[in-house]
Amino acid sequence: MAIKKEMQDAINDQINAEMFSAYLYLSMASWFEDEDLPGFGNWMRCQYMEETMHAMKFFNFLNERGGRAVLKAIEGPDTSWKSYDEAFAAVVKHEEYISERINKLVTLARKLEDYATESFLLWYVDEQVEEEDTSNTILVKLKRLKDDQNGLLRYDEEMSARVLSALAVPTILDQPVVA
Ligand code: OFO
Repeated sequence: MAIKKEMQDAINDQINAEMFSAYLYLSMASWFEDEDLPGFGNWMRCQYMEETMHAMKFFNFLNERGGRAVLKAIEGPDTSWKSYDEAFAAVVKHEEYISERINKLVTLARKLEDYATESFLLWYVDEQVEEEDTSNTILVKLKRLKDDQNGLLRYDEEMSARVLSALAVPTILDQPVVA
């Protein structure tokens, strides 16, 4: 059964929100690198790619369900923050906002009795728990390191080790490149 237009429109709005998330974190990558914190820059670059994958997972789903991904203009994100913990407070706030959006999509899927979409969305419900937890953990650590430059540099080193989560990679490969 093809996806209903109301559900398709809401998912298209979410594709835009995920792409905005990608833009926001790419903007933060540039800012952190300009602050001579390449590890945080690396973490944000990984986050940018992960958000692109979140958008692509929705994109693939719409096509699988006989729908269309209709791409809209992406709003420009902020380009600088007053402090490192302020930047991560913005990440936490943004992820909470994305979680609310995902919850509303689940509510809509239930209202439309679209169980395929509801089932699909549960991956995002779980993912948002992780997104909020990870960003909160980093925020708490940054607050503790506020006046500890050496500690901050050690933490930056730690952040440089992040590679794109193996769990995220298959999401972009939902549709095989070669049929
Ligand atoms: Fe797509 O999870 Fe963050 O925004």
